[in-house]
Amino acid sequence: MRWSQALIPTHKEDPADAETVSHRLMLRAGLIRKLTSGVYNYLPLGWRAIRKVEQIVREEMDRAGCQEILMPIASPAELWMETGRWDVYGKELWRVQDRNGRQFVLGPTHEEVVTDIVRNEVRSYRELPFTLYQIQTKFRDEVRPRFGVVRAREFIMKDAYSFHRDEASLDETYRALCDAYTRIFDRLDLNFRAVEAATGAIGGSASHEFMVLSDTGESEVIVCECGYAATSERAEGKIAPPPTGEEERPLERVDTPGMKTIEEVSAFLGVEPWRLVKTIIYEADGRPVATLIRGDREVNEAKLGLALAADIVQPATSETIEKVTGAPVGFAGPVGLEGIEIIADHTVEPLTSVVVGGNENDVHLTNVRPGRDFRVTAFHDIALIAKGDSCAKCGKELDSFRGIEVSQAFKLGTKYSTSMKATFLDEDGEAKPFIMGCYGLGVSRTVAAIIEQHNDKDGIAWPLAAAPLAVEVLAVNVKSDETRRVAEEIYESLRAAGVEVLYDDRDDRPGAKFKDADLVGLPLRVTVGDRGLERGVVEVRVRRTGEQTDVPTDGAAGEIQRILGTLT
Ligand code: 9G3
Repeated sequence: MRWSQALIPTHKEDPADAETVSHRLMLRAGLIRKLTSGVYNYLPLGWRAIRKVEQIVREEMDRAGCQEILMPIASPAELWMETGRWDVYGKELWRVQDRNGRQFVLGPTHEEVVTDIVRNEVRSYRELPFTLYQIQTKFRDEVRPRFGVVRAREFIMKDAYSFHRDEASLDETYRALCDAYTRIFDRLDLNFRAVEAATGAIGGSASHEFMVLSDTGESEVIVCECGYAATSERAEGKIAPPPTGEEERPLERVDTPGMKTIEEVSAFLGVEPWRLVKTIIYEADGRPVATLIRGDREVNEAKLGLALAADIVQPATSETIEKVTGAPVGFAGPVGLEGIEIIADHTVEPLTSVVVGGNENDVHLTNVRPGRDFRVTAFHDIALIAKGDSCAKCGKELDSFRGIEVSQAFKLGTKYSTSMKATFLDEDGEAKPFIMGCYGLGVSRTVAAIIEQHNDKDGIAWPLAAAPLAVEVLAVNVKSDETRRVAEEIYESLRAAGVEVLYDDRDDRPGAKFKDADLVGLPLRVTVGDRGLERGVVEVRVRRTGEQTDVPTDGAAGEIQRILGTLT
């Protein structure tokens, strides 16, 4: 690839509104360009990196015995109605119509479509188990697309689905695919960790997420010295109780003008945040529910969903909140709250004197005594566990780190096969629903995660396995005939040997070309310039270590390949 003829639009300056390193560098190095909110073009270097990752994913999936297929992007609404997900997923489900007004879904994932294939084609237990996978563009109409391709509305995913006659077979495939993921992320030189994860709306009995460690990652992982690691949604832990047993006082109504946040109210009243019990209104599969949680804690929506047996739990709209509480947002409270379930976290149970919203604009209530002043429908564990809580397994203090979720595996069980009547005939002649697993890996997001971990102040520093090309040959001054002759020769010899080379043959300032080379970050840079040529050498530099060697021009291509062989 000759740079003078390639579309590699690099930028010197950081783009505005790119919050993470990977997003900035993918734009600056000319890998991607935004088409519209959360939708990206992959330019030549970006697409090459995607294809590298895809190829590794393919090799490891095939090695694990999976079969590649390709399902359509658009699927008919009727399939999604069978599982109920047509109604469960609101605006995130990207709906389109054909010319006859028939409704379709642009696939956010393919459980429905793959289950439809299998119920039509597979009859007998003798045909089980098997795993189908595809690498495909997915659509999710995210509320807030951000971080470039990490949270995009259109993205590339490898999704796999396994079908089994029993749990033991599912367990075996689940382990094999988690091993395949480990191999994939090892090959990509990522620092990652597999952690226990919540199953969420998709249901199922077990799930693991593979997290690439990154301070700007969207996910929080809770870890313990004892080896326990789980997403904060999934994590179990113990929250230390505050002192209780205060003298009983009568409830008081206090004016708190314009004060809505815990910080504002706690500073104004001079009480610790834990004493302010927050009332947060949710909609669980559409029905409003009030939750009570200590002011210093957050609600874990996954746990709340489990407690309520709801598929989708989301914060209520301000309209619903005002209807339920009769007050503007920010002043909800449990006292006098009628006609709605009140779910309180266990940590609220021992409290004897708390502050709550007054269900009235600018009013809070103090000296509130749970039981005496308000009722609770049920206590559940609905608090998010955080760093500093104690481990549920061993009692030691929990720590946390942030990560990018690059893949997730689920033991689905029979949720989809039951609702879609997908059955096989077992050995005893009985029709049984397929037991399923599903395994996703975000391909575009993995490229971002690689960049997130492999960069420095000058740009990307690709690991060889994911690099768009292996080598950049940089001709310092293309006006020099000797430089051009040697550079062309090395470029052609490397290409003939099957090495992927970017040849910077642009007539540009050397400084700009060196900066671009560092920014684009191919693993090896071969500099061909008059100064070296006077001594009969070209300079080979390893991007990730900065290590430099002079290599004689005679036989340079062979020596460059040898050095390439030492890289990871
Ligand atoms: C939807 C929409 C968004 C979604 C889903 C469905 C996430 C949805 C979870 C999964 C689970 C697995 C196959 C590969 C492995 C992961 N967001 N999930 O099901 F309709 Cl709009 O996608 N799918």
